[in-house]
Amino acid sequence: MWLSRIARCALPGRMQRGSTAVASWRPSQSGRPERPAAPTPPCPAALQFRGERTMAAAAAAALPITRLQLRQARALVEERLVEVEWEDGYKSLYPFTWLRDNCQCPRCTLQSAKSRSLLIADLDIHTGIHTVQVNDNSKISVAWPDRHVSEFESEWLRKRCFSSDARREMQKELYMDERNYWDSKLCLPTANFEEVLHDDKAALAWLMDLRRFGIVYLRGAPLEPGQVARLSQRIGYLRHTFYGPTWQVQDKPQANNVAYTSGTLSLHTDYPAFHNPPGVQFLHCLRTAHEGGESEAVDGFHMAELLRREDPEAFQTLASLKVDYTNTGADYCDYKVQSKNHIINVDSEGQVCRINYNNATRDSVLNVPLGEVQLFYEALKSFVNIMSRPENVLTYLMEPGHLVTFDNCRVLHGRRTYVNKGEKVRHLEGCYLDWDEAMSRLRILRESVGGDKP
Ligand code: OGA
Ligand code: NM2
Ligand code: ZN
Ligand code: ZN
Repeated sequence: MWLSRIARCALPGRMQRGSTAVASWRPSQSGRPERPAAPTPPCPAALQFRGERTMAAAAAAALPITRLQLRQARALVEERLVEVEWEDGYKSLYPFTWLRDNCQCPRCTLQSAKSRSLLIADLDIHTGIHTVQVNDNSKISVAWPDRHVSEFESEWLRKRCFSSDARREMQKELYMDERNYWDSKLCLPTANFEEVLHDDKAALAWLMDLRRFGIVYLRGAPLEPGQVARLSQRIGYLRHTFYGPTWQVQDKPQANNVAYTSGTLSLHTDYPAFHNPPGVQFLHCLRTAHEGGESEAVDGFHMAELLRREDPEAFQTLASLKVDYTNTGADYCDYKVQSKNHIINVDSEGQVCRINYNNATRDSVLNVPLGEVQLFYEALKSFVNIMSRPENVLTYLMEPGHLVTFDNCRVLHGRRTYVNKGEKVRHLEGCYLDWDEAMSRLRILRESVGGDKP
């Protein structure tokens, strides 16, 4: 890959949601191909940053191993709360109803599935309490009026404390939603393909970077098809679509998708024609074109925030208006797909949480009143203008054996036009995954590499 391969990166700022640029780089001067298992490229400052960040993130992600001792517990009968005090003086409150609902005993919890077997039908949401006491400084035991007894361990309770700080920490630990925004100067996070496949630490670092930056570039993959499927098995399983379990990006006659031509692909997310588009995408380069075919990527969350700041009306339009997408044809089997999606999805807290945009599959059916048509085009133009600014677009040329992994909810990607000649016939293999599976593997690796308890 040119550009980032020998990029010299300035120390990136710890840019998170809402902030601006990350790092700077200089393009590569060398066009030499790299050996498959080459070490991470010389990018000293960025490596330092990435190492620091990865370790810090791992430490923050790790569950506390120290045994927190309990000092006392008492029932506040009027409020129907149990107050727990730890040896560090910290106090937490737990509602009676919640404690009874979450009894961990074998009658209330199916131990083999770590799942609740107690039914809401059998939960008295007005229950009182008989007694509460601390046992061995490590758990509390609650006797209920019907003499059922529940035990709750100190660490388990502390992690479920209802204070806003504790809840925020728990949500962070569970969903790892912290993002570092970037632009064209991003020092692309990299990993080695075989290391990710065989070393848990490398796989953890890869998935943490994928979550935080939305894009990770892998080198050292074998020069034969099947590698994106191997990588998806490292996580669990891939996401099948109408284009098949994996798909071949090549210039094809009678192409059933603009991606299967040698033309330009403007910045897009894949498959907004689905109401639930794939969360993660892998693209493995098997062969490059004679000329062109450079890849582009932008941080869609960052771009949406820029739009919100620079053109709030356009942001509001793209966040509130549902655009129809359409995709008809035959591949794995025949399909006639339709969806209605916001180009910018905002969650209940106002955070941008998904970009749905592919100009090729945007439907000619436009379900807006006549008087709003022009407004829609103005909003879309404003968004595309921002994301197309050279300062925002990361550009790189994939080489055979290189594989890019990215967050298809967040990163818009594109491809420049290319020309095949002789043996030089461009060929990428791709596949999709969903974030639930990737996050599942990330949590498991965090526990096993970080030494956390299951
Ligand atoms: C695609 C795509 C990128 C490329 O197939 O959807 O974005 O470099 N391909 O060909
Ligand atoms: N494929 C054809 O939105 C889209 O049409 C993306 C990309 C799978 C490479 C489809
Ligand atoms: Zn029970
Ligand atoms: Zn694509």
